[in-house]
Amino acid sequence: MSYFIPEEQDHTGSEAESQSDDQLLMHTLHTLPANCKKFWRRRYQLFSLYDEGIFMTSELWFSVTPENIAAFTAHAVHELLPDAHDVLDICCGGGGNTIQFANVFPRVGAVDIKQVNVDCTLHNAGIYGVADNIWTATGDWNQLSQSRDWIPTDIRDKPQPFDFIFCSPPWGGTSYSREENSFRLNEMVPLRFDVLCESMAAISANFGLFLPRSSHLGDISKTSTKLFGVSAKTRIINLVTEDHIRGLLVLFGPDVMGPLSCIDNVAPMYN
Ligand code: MGP
Repeated sequence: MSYFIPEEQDHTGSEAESQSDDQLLMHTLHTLPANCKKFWRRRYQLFSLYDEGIFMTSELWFSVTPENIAAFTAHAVHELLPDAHDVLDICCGGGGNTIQFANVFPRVGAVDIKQVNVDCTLHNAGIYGVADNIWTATGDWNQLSQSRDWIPTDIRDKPQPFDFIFCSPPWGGTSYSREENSFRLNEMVPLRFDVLCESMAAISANFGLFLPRSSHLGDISKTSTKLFGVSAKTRIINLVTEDHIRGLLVLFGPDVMGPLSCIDNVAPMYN
């Protein structure tokens, strides 16, 4: 992979934003676009091993899942599905979630529409020592989900090849609607929530998503009813750091309502 490490000079405002940030994988505070600068002081929360040479495009700075949230997610899923072997992360981004899943599950597939994100995931997974547990595929999930040729051959022909699928989809940039219950999930592009859930349910009994804290809960309820019936329960966990809800972990499927002792163990960081 070719990448560009910025020179130590002050690229401010529009100059920084006009750079081809897809090539810029090691930012400084000065090269980060204005809407990402607040994440600079959180860099060790995004990746505790940030100083080991973590790669992130400017888009990944605002969309990667912080390490403690990703670790909580992976441990919660592991507690609910202790025998799970194959996990799939369909918007792997910079690897925040993939790496933590690979810490606790034997085999994790990392999928992303952007090759640079897949490259960042593999590079960052190497820093965390879990690259050997990860396989990758690059492509648009709306198309990949229509076929199975990208799935490892030993599980491809199973009715539901994966034990758990996770997705932390694009929310539409940093100015997504933050007002309570205002974020309409079926307006997300390119991954519309109801279509996304249907595609995940087709290849895994249990699946989960990381969604805005302002998500419209009625949209979640409607999709749950459509996929699993009126009596089915969907689990929604507020993911809190520094007394602030960062997002929702939404879990679907027959096994997601089991006991979760890890919620008590990690309080007060999460609830
Ligand atoms: P935030 O909501 O922009 O910041 O991002 P903050 O400070 O919690 O909220 P604010 O209202 O005080 O500004 C919080 C976290 O949400 C980020 O660290 C990412 O993990 C996640 N996140 C943010 N965005 C815009 C996205 C996105 O588009 N997709 C995904 N999957 N996660 C996102």
